[in-house]
Amino acid sequence: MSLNAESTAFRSALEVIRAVEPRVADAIGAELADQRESLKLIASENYASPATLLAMGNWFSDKYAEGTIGRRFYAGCQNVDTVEALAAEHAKELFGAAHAYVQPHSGIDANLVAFWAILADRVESPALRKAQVRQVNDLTEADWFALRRELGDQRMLGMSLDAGGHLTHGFRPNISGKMFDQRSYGTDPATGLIDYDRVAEAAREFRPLILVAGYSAYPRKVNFRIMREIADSVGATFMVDMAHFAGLVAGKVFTGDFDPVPHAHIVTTTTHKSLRGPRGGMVLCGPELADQVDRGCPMVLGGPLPHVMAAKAVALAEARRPDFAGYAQRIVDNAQALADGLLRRGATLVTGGTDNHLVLIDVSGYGLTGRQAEQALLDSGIVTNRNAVPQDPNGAWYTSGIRIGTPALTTRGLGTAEMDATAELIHTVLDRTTPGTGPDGAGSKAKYVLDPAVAEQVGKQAADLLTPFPLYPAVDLG
Ligand code: DSN
Repeated sequence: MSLNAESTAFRSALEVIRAVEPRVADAIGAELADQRESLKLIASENYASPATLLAMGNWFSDKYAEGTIGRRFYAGCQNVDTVEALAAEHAKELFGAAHAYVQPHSGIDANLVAFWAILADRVESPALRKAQVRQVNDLTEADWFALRRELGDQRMLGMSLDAGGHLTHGFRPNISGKMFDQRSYGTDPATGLIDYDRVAEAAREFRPLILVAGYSAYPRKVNFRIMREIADSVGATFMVDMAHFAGLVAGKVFTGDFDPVPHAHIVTTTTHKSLRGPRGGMVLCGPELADQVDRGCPMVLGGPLPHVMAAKAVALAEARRPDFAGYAQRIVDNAQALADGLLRRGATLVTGGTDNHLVLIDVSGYGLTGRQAEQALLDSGIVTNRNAVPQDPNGAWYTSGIRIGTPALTTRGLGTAEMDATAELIHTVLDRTTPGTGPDGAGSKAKYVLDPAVAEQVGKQAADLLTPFPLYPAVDLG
């Protein structure tokens, strides 16, 4: 029997790898098996298409291409130019953006490129001007210190971490927290929703250079028209990090006031979450910031990865197909079914539900920390991650929340009926798990007790739930 093209491609690749280092080939095969077997509910993960995956394993990996199209620091970049231009073209068409920069290696990198572009565009400093025109070596020591002071004095207003904001929006564990004087806006304690009047008030008081919207754990839509009005009222640059929900924008689930592209001065994203491309980042902007954004490498980024840009072009082409809109809508339908199923079984959800691809369970209602819940679910074959909830008493390490998302299971084909079954499995595990005690007999935030028979039974049910929805059905590794 002849093999289909996908099986042949992956089998052949593994055979070539196995001849050199069989343990790597084995690990790749084991990763596929693990992904096939687990109920993946990590809100930021997905399954890229075989075409996207295959576009990354080739000779583009060998090519240096610092700079950008028409301004390279290396010769011989004509084929890199082709894929970079294709990825940018698809991104512009898909999102209706004037300019797309597809080199960032991750969301953090995309945000750094955006921050640099805004600083370079907005901060009136002779020293910065010199730095921008690549005369950094001509700066006097006094200029250099003045520049560092000026940059560090700039203000950023973004969503607080425990309300669902992201580390790269000016928080200390990330360089953005050292580059900017940061203040956060939270959410209304009663509803869990963004209170736009409070954001406007904070903007008036703080006068930020940059107002950032976007999140990694906020289960609701954001009104970007209102956020832009707030930014304009204080002369701030409005930046949106749409890494989590880019697939919902691409699939036209978020339109009008909820589509960031027409409202923001600059938009950053990753390409691998709900957008379902390769691991990577991207920046979209208007013509005013385009030149600064295109200086991302080498100002902020290491050499671009042409093989990943090729894969971005493939994935963005896929997202422009009509069926992607149906996929995006199913992501949200599934998240809402999961939320409804959990609520009906008595779970407490931050904001009481979801408008997007993610649900945040406050597991303190089950008497657990996020860490305990995460591990108990993992023991039962359900892969999630712990996450802080607003005003979290357990901090960012132990947390009181579990974040779950539907992009990956939706790609596999699971629908709303399976989401209800998933809610039952999650509830069963959380309901049957109790906090453990530490070596001193005191209550532990990490240890937990779950009857192994329950974990085994749920694990089996989770596997059964996945059986009708094989992952990569056309890929048979033999
Ligand atoms: N790691 C991504 C997430 O899980 O949301 C964003 O940093």
